[in-house]
Amino acid sequence: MVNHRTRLRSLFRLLAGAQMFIAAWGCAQTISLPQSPQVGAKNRVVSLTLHAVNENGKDAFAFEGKTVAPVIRASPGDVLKITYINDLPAKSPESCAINPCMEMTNLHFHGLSVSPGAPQDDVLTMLAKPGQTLHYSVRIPRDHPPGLFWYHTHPHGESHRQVLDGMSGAIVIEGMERYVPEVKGLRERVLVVRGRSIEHDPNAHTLRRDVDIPAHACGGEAEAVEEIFTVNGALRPPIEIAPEERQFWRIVNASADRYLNLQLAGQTFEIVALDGMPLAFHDPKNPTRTADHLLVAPAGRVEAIVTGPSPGAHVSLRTLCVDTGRDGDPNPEMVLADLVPPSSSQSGTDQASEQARAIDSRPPLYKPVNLASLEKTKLNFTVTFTEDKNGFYINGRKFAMDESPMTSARVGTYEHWRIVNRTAELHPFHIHQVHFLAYAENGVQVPHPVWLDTVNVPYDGSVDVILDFTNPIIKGMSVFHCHLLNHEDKGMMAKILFK
Ligand SMILES: [Cu+2]
Repeated sequence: MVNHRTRLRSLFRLLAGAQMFIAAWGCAQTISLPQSPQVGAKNRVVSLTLHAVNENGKDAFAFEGKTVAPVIRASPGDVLKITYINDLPAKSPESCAINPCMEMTNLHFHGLSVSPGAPQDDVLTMLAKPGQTLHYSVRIPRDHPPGLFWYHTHPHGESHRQVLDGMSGAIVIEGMERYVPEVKGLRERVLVVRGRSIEHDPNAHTLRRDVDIPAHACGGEAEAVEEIFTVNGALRPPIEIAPEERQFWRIVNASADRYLNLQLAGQTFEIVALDGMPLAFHDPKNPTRTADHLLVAPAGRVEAIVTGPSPGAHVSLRTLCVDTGRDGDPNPEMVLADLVPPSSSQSGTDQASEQARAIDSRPPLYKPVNLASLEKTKLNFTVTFTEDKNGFYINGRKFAMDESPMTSARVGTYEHWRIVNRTAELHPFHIHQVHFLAYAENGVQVPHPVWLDTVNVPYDGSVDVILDFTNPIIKGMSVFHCHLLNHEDKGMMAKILFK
């Protein structure tokens, strides 16, 4: 009997060893960090055709015959001319927040300071049914700050399904070297982090183990882990970086509903820009800031210089546990990517991405603001997030496409808003086209106020912001909403008229 047990134990050990070997083999087989095709401007026009398709039961973008979302690269003053063709099937194989899925689609240019009117960043009147085509012509102002932005679909009621399936891509507005000259000489990496549902995946257990999700629960959430993260579409890819090499990483949290709390154990992020806004733009004396970890809300971006770990050190890009609250979704710690020393085979793709970068030699623009005087202005508007079993609300109202604006703002002004969260979970607040200074949390001034387009609002708490409505081209009807897209789909959105 003892012998039998011992034999069984050694058999298990052998099997476990084989499994580890297979896992290691699997890792070795993981191709290098995938690089998306890059589309740049010709004669100041970035021209491309995107298709919305359903492949293997999932919605996706298709570009030049492949299901891939290109990185769009533009300079201030360029025009994005995008033909967007809805090739989704009339009848969806999937389910949406508001069922059945209508298979409508459109594009939102998240964070860009552009017009909310058609044919630009308009998610209210521009909607394509299956078989229809949208023609976007988005003018990037000549004084637009450089940085990382992103595009994703935004049809009310089915945004969550489409973005969770991966309908998102990066937009780079060139010129960061005008604010932080060092980035000009650095290898750049655009990292699009997406959520991948494992809710109905038969390999969920293995996938959770592959990304090192700890067995113990994280935060107060009651539900099981339903999503893991991918980077440029790959699960836990290697990122090549030599010891002491400095690289410029541009990371977008393109997940539909999950937070990132980024960390490179033992290393720091030298932050250059947040939400597509160079820190120097409003604070020329402090163009970078160092952090050892950083919360990036769904839809948020961080652009930072990272340094390769010393030889032999095993460092991973990971997200730490985020406690999303009693009613929130589990958002556990996991590994996003592994930092590995360069092999010669990867250098070719990096050279290609270098060539696609346009260098902007114009002098930087700055817009310092007098924070002390802005904070003293009276409160113009309060946004209150609530939820119940029937839906999600802003100021007690559930969004409808045909409703009138909840508020208006005069173009040319700054406004002081408070975002109040009266629920037991986090919500990220986002307003289209406009950046705001998030300067207080739960009524207490934050140590380093920053300009953002998406901000986390703590559960049972609040955030105070100063919104910049001074750009004369941002005029017309627009929206603000929670960027957990299933909440937005279920009503946590409202219209605002910039007039
Ligand atoms: Cu929400």
